[in-house]
Amino acid sequence: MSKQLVLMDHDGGVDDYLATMLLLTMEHIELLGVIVTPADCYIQPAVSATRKIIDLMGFSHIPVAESTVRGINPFPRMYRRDSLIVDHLPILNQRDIISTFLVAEPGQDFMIRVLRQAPEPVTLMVTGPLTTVAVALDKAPDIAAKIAKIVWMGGALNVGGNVEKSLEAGQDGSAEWNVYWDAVSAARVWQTQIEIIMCPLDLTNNVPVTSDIVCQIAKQRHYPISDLAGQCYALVIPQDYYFWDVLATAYLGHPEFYQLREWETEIITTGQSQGRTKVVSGGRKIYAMDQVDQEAFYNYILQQWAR
Ligand SMILES: [Ca+2]
Repeated sequence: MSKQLVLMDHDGGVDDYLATMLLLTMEHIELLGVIVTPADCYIQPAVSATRKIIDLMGFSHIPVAESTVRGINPFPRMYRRDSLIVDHLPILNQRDIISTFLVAEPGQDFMIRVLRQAPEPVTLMVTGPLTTVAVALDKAPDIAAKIAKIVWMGGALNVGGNVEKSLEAGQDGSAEWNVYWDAVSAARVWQTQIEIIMCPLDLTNNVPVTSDIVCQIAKQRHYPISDLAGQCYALVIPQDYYFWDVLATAYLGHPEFYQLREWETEIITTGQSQGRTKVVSGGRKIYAMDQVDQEAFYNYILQQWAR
């Protein structure tokens, strides 16, 4: 059986590295590259950390590309600085050189090239804003035919967002950060016919990073990947943290753990609800991950990181 082709586009948060690690453990997937979008991170350490993680996992032939797109509303510095911490974790700095190849072209151009060259349509696994995808589609509309689907962590349908009113002046709290960073680009992707399977806050709110699961990961820290995962989760345990990107990515490993539901939606691009993914009759059809077998998911990530 041929492998499922996947191109990853993440935005350098702690969760994004863990999602990349999970994706690399999936034997039925051929990962064509990893693009880092400069959103929930500082881009240099985020690219560096991504390459070091791919090295550690033994896949240094998988290229990494730095997207040079720009958003509208920057992520808070408190979130972004985690990229610097991860890049300096001891387990990622045992060697002086990084083997994983950094491509010279910008990530959006790399996305176009990889999709055009692929022998069959590719699944885009996106765990950050949709800006790199939108820019690539604007530059090369033909690539839409080479995208099998977009699996995306983003949006909040029937729950509040995570862009806090207290943090962002004038906002009503309905937006999810990956949309809010650049709602115009999300709306651009919404204009296409590409199948979208999103993992919204509606679902991730039910799957927290608990002290218990972090300690279970610690029990298997003799595996380097569990050690790294445990370090990453220890970093975020003081925050309200959920398996956002990891839950979205695990869908590629075990779609049968999830129930999907179809919604008609639109992206609000201006005003106090900028970045809201609104359920509207007659809107753009998308699938949202609606329910997940939580125990099966927790067991799966523990098993996959035991290496
Ligand atoms: Ca992310």
